[in-house]
Amino acid sequence: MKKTRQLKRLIHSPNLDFLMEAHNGLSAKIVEETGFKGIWASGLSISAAMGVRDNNEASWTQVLDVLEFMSDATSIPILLDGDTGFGNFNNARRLVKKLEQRQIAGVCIEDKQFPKNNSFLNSKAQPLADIDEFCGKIKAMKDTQTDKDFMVVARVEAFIAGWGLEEALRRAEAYRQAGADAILIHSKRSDIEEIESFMKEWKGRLPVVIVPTKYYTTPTSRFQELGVNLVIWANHNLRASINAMKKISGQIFWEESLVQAEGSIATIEEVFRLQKVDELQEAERKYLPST
Ligand code: SPV
Ligand code: MG
Repeated sequence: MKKTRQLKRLIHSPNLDFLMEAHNGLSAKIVEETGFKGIWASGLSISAAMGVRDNNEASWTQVLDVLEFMSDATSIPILLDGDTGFGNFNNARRLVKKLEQRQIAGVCIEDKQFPKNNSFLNSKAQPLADIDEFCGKIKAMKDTQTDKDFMVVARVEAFIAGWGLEEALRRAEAYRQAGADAILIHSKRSDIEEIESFMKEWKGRLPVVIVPTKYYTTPTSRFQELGVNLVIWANHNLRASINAMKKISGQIFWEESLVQAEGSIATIEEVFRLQKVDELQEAERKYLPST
């Protein structure tokens, strides 16, 4: 099945489904092998893996290059965290064109201003996009896609920016009318209060996606009860890798030896397996002249 169709099914199915974060070809492969049905190409994780901030410091074509590796390495759908669409409607629709060329199944855009700030940064109040401008962006993206199953998810940052339920609902409804395929409602509270209030009033007008990074103690069954369609585990491969890399770098630095380290890391053979070295060896037998 086409990747776009796979993602559409995940978003529309009444059962709760999950996207797991990946930030490069390797992590995308691991997410697929684990059994996840889809990948979240996280802006936070991709930027952090590049060694820059989640403030659109990496250019959109640099992000596209990472996505191309992720897409080539996997057969499950990728939903890109498209931040604000990297500019106005024109930049956002060009992004859609380039994503479709790389078999990316969908993109999520958030109603903030370029350059964006990560939603969990409390340094300053985050200005939201003008509703009409954001609706024009959604329309331009939907008009541009050539595959009818490509998904445009509209992310409502009203709660993040300190607004209440009314503003969140007003925005979500406007984005629905502009043609969005789903709403991502975001919250930085450590409880589920905002999400719960939204779900009760939204009443399933469009599928809903959530990112429970901060309200992670809420049992997953509660999301299903509330009618949430898709949950994004947004940054956990990145965070796991940071700890793993710190630990092994520290150990090797202090011990000036690999003896203790060797047993706790992936084998070289495992690296080869993930790279599908076997496939190349078979191809060499087939295509290279035998000596
Ligand atoms: C990301 O993964 O980059 C996201 C989700 O946008 S969050 O960090 O929760 O804003
Ligand atoms: Mg992001």
